[in-house]
Amino acid sequence: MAVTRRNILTNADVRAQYARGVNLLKREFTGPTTSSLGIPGPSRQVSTYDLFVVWHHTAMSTMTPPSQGDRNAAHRGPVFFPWHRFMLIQLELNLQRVLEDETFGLPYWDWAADGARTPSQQRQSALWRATAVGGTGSPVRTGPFRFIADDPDSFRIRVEADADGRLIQSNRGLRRDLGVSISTLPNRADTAGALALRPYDQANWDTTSAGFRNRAEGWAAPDAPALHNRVHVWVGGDMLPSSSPNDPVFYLNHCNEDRLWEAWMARHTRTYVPAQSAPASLRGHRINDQMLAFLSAPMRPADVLDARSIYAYDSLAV
Ligand SMILES: [Cu+2]
Repeated sequence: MAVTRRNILTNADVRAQYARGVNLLKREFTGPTTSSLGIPGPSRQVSTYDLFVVWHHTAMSTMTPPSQGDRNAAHRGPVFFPWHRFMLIQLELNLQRVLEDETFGLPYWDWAADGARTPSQQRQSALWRATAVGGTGSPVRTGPFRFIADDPDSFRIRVEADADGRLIQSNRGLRRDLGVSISTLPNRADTAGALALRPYDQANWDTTSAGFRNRAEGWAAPDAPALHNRVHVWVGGDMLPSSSPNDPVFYLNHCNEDRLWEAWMARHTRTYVPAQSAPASLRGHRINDQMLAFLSAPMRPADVLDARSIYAYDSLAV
């Protein structure tokens, strides 16, 4: 039966369960190690939560086509929405498993609602309270993902991308710089602007394309970074590099992006481009290409266009 994905700010139960599930996955070790994953330094087990960080980094570091342009196996091209939907479905399944609750649905953060407020109100949104995901800082010292110096079991960043884009080991608290690099979140005008755009994507299928995908990913708007990209930049800290799933807020942002895509499909038909007949230079982004997988069998964009048997949003008002 399909689960419901809800607004994290208006559902205290989901908020608490999400934090609990993330921390359980942070403490679950199923075998993979830094050495088996090619991460330098002493060999240590990598948690299930951190395997998703490695997966995202790997996808972002896999250029499509190889050695050309900047389109990668998860971003800057049409597969951006299907790939992140695939990732979120896998995280949701893992959260359901450790929470022993098959009705658990990932929460989303409706950032455009916060984006209507003043910059200082945006930084003081209820999301950043200790009862939600904690606040800003280096390290974050409030909430369920806070750093506690003398508690090695407190939330730690164990794998991250360095300045050269390579994964390294670390052992430190989560970092956020809310509203520092950019002072405002996207707002309803931004989401409405993206929602109205057709087609889904088009040539050159990259960060210069007109269409919904590129606008909603955040490269194309007049005030870029916009939408998804702008949220990463506004949160800052660990949300900036390819290891950005280190911050549990990553999934709240992407769940809202996925909701935006669902709203787009509800409005414009459940379709995707490019077709499989598109040139091999678009391999990895065509409707029946396998998406880069890591923790599960691969999926194709075609497999995730209609996810209504898996989950539904409580609202498509974006
Ligand atoms: Cu991503």
